[in-house]
Amino acid sequence: MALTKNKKVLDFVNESAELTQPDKIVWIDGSETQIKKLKEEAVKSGELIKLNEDLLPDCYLHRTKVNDVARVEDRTFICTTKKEDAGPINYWMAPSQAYELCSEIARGSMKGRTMYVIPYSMGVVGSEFAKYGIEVTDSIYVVLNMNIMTRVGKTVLDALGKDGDFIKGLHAKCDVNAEKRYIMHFPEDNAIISVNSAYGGNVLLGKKCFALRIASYLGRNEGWLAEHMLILGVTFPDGEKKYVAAAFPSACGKTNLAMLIPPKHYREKGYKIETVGDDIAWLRVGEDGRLWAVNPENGFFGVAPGTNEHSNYNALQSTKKGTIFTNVALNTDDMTVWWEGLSKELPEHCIDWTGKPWNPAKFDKKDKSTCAAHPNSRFTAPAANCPCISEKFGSLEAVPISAIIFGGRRASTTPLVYQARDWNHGVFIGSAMSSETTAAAAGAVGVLRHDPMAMKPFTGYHMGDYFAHWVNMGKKIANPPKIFNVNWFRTDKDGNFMWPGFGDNMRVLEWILKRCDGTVDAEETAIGYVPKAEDIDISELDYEICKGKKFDLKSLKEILVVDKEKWAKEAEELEGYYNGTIKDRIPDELWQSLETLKNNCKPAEKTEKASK
Ligand code: OXD
Ligand code: MN
Repeated sequence: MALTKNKKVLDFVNESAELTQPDKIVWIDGSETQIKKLKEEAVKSGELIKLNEDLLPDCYLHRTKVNDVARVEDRTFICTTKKEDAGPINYWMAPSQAYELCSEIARGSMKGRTMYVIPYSMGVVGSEFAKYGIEVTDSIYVVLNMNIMTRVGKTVLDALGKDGDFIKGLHAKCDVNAEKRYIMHFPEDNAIISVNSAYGGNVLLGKKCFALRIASYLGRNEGWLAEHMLILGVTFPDGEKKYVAAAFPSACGKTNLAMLIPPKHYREKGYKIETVGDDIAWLRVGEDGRLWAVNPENGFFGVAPGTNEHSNYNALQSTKKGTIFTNVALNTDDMTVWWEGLSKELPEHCIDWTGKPWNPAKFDKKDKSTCAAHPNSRFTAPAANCPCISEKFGSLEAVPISAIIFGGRRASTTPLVYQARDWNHGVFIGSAMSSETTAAAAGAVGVLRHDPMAMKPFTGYHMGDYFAHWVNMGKKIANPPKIFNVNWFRTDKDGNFMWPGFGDNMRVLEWILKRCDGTVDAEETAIGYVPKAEDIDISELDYEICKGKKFDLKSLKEILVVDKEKWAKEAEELEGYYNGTIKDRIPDELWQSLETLKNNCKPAEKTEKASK
């Protein structure tokens, strides 16, 4: 029975049902009884495998089809009336064509199936930041994941009332045909259609589709920002708290940074990190002229491989109950899960992510095809499980942001950390981000590509207008956060990481927050402010870069170097990117920052000659 009298909701559900023709419609009310029943049904049908109730209570394993393991950027479209509004970076389709194509594909696809109606909220229901959505889907897996990742149920319908507006989301699994897979966004209609996939990033429509692509479009029109950012809080020994938002591309360590455990001597002094969010931040200007952020999600859709007790204790703990694992390996000895990097010892009896017995003797770290878990295998875990979850998570209040951090996976050139000269220079640094691709999206891994503000796959409108929106936001923030760039991924000539990363990133965070307070100096360089090596605490750092070489001040200096020749090339390449793609809509402020960078990187003699 329909749980609302909201005519817009009823119309949307009826239209979706007319198109897809399900046998049954079930409204998700968010009750424990209903969710429990759905889990039982999914276990019965084989969609979920129940894990060991003692070791992993209320946890399940799901396997996707092998052709459906990641986001599909080349099948993800922004459907605006005018092509130029989607911009040159997004794939575009005319709305009429996209509606027709998807209707054709989805027509009758729920015959013999149930259509679930999921009312959900991004943000705490009733809070100033919250926005609501209705997702209809024929997948129990989607219902159960949405129930972890968002706030689901009757309270959302109550908040919508008789005529509240919402984002429409239609997900039809169809027959998971990769050739007919489309993830369509209609920002002008507040609508999303996803067909022929069952992979989280393509089908949990509250996440990338709504909270980033549609929300970034709404944010531009309404004067706020929807960003691919974690939010963390740092507690200082005197009890003061400061909050930081950081944008890194997919699978580049947002979850790890958000849940960082500081090194022992920091902990002993009283430093603590708390997690507000690990993937998405919605940011608004407060009445006090600062930038305030909330995490609109309710759970973590984290990358499993590499997560272990040491790399991310808090994430691992978050997965110990009420979690759905996707495409990890099943340890049949005790019905628990395993993935590469979870333990040094390989389990003897495992079923791999494709459902076949796994032979540990054949495992070769360098050959992904021998892995037991898919490189983009995931856990969907309730945020409330996280031992370091912030008290601000789930509250009606946002948190004030002191620093914004951008960062990518860069083997060379980009130093460990540097600071923008001002807001517009920070926007330039964000716009210039590039990073090596990861398994989070289909396609080649390890290829360096531009990923401005880590939003390349997630901006719901023209990238040039997005940069301009950032510049304009700067004009409205009287007391803006300071902007930084970090790179945890510098490698030496043998490919070894030159910085330990993980918990030791606290050392960099400390410098960043001191800069925000104005309590530490920096060197002004061609690219911005770089730390004096002595100002980053490397005491009690137990890290060997490669055999026998311990990390010391010299090692730190090596990763703080700004090589002007390399940066001149970087600037040239960026100019090509600006000109080749976004061009006319790049705001003047960014062209100016590019000019400054080019001038700053000119070799000394050339500058002299030029000035003669
Ligand atoms: C994610 C992604 O799942 O960025 O968060 O792909
Ligand atoms: Mn992400």
